[in-house]
Amino acid sequence: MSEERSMKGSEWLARALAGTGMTHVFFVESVLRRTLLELADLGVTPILAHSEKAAAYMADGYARVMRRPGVCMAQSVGAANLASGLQDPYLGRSPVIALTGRKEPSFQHRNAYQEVAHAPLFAAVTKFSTPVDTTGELPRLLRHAWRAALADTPRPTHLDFSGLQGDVIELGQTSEPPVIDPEARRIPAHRPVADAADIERAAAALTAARRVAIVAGDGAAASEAGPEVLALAEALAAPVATTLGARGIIPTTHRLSAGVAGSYSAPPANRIVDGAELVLFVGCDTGDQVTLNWTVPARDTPVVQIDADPVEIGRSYPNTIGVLGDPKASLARLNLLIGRPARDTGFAEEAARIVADWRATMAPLLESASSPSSVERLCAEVTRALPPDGILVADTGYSGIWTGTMIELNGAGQTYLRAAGSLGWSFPASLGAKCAAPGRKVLCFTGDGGFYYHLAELETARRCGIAVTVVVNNNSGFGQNLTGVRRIAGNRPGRGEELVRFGPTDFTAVARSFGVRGIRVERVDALAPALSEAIQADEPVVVDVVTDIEPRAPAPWAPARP
Ligand SMILES: Cc1ncc(C[n+]2csc(CCOP(=O)(O)OP(=O)(O)O)c2C)c(N)n1
Repeated sequence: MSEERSMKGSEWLARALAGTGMTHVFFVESVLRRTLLELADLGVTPILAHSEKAAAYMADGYARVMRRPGVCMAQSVGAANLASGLQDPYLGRSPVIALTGRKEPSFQHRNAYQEVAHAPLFAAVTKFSTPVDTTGELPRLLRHAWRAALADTPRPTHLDFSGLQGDVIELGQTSEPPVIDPEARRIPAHRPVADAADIERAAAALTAARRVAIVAGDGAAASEAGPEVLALAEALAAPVATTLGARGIIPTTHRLSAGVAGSYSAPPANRIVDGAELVLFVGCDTGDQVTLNWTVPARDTPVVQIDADPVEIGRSYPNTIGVLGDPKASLARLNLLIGRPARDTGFAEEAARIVADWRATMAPLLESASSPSSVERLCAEVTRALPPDGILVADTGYSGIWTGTMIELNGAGQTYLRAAGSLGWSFPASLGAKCAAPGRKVLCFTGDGGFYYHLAELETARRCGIAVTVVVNNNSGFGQNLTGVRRIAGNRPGRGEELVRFGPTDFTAVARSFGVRGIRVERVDALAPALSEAIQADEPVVVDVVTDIEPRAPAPWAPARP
């Protein structure tokens, strides 16, 4: 075995990160300067962001597309901002590794300038967070942070380096080999196959039930289980609903596709899941969003649940047959066992009719020729414009609902990423996504309210040549919130609207002031050419689409239960 020479922490860290195949890291000055210089020498591009939260979102978008850890960095006073940016990757189950500086131990507990305790800030948004006090501990702790970030369930981890800029760790010596992950694993890091007896029980329950609905979640998407989900759906004649995050796990126009279920949904999926006599959850957290506050399906519905994380099994539905294992690998076994049984196709046909009826009611809006454009028409144009291997990055709120209900995805080469809840996430995340997949087209779909958050990253996009298309659904306000404030204000004309209205702002003028191309769309016929020009461009482009704030996004169907 070759003896590794001793090297500085900065060299070790840079070589170890570069050795994983990492292409970019995301940071705000002043942190780990020696490491960043070494990384650049090794061909890893440091992306300087304008806020720590944006840097975290960029690392998140990068990690979700790479299916491997994304790294973000901030100095001590930026740690709180960085931690706030970890909320979305925590909720979205993304392996972001945050590196911060912290003043060395002799500065602690004596009113150090610019510093509060870091541990509590990171506790709620990481699976693992630890101080790193010596360079000798760096290899072990970084390897653990890496392993923990990737392990089921993938989530952020954090290392708090001694030294305001992490410099104490950079300057110390280590002779460990600069290797983090000798097997360079992607999500899922492991594919354990469920116990044979559990798979048999699940198969028996699924084949005995006549009306089975499948709800595939973010864990199924992370496991890349789309083909196995579809094969099972075909075998059981079972419609497939998804979480918002798993949108596009199967082709959204497939005859068995029921769409997104839960609270960010169009009516069909909830009606279909509610009408099932047994629900199969695959890699699905059964949280409030996908189950419409645990009303769809009803709490006592028989459930089969396949999940890689044992704590998810039976978490919210007591009548559950649990199958612990990687969704893709376990479904493959289940499919072998089930084969092609003779099935009553009545439920699948009923589900297809529900979807077709809803699509028929939406068709006029999707092709509406009125100006300004309907958001439905905007979505239809995005469907047409997104390349077969395109990446769609959606913001939260209505941007999640519009894209999750109205934009069709091919279930093959396209990728859909969505904010796990933090308004403004999508634009920085789309920059990270593009860094991870420079050969693919990335389209960010955001409201104007979301876009305002990180406008400064337009400068980053231009400076670093990150060619994303940003589609702004510019309705001069928080459209989603209009209904709620009006209701609370007693539905009196005009009252409460100042809480949610702003603008108008021309985002093409904003873009141009950052040196970024902008295309303003005020007439519906300009929409398709604008999207096509933007997507073809080898530079970032803002497509500022003027829309009306009044029309409401699709609302979910809810069961009438006492
Ligand atoms: C950090 C954060 N703050 C507040 C919210 C609440 N929120 C959700 S959607 C939304 C409005 C979104 O407005 P915009 O991005 O303009 O899209 P629109 O609804 O108009 O389509 C707000 C304020 C949130 N999700 N995240």
